[in-house]
Amino acid sequence: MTTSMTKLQESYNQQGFLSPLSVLSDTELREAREAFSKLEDEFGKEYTQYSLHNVHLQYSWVMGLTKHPRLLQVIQAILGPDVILLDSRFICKYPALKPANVQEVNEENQVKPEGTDSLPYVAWHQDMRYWGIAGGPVLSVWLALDDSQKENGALQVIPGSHCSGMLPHRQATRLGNMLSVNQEIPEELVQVDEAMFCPLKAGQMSIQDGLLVHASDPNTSQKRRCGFVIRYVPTCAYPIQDPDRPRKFHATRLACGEDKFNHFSNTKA
Ligand SMILES: O=C(O)CCC(=O)C(=O)O
Repeated sequence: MTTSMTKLQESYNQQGFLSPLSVLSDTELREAREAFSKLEDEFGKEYTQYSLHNVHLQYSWVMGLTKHPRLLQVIQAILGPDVILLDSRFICKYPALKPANVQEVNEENQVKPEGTDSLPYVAWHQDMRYWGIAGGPVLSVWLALDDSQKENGALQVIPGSHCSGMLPHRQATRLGNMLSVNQEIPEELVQVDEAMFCPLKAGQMSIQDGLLVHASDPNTSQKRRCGFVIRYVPTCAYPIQDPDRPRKFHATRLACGEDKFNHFSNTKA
């Protein structure tokens, strides 16, 4: 591994995240944005806001993003050579869309609360609280298709919070939480004064450990904030039966390397 990759790895292990990292060239970014615009035209913004889930199975350009060599180089430096793509989702905060429009029936068939005037946001949470995975870490990528700044609701993280283990989550009380099961860590358990924004230029990514506490505020600007969230695990990780984390993994693919474990059903490359 090169010195710069070793440094990235050390920083990731200490802080629980890395940001910003450049991924897409100008041409790749333009092509991805054009392809995303076609999905907006086809499905409408209410849908593309949060419901383009695991569409790497349908669109080769999306699969291409999950296997981008510059992205995978960093992921392999952190997770090792053999990596599974677990799940993907576009998460798009449009200027001033109301939370009634982000309703999604979750995997437990619960509909999140609606009828409010607060804007879509993402409550403080840890991804691992939602992913029933053991045997290895989960790493989340947030790849920006638009510039993502404080004003349009960039990701915020609590550096080092991945070292505190899993924190208690509950159902969010504030309306507008975009997360599928409306989870949140009670704010009194979050060291909010240590929060750091992860601003990104379109084409850059941040990556974070599955235990890192993170959130994002509403988009109060007139600029769209579209990101592509991709989750990866090393091939040694495996799904567990946890009624508290009833997540199914039906869209997994081998992202790179070799799968000697076959812990996931669908990991052909
Ligand atoms: O896009 C965001 O603002 C947050 C996304 C996120 O936290 C997640 O997908 O786990």
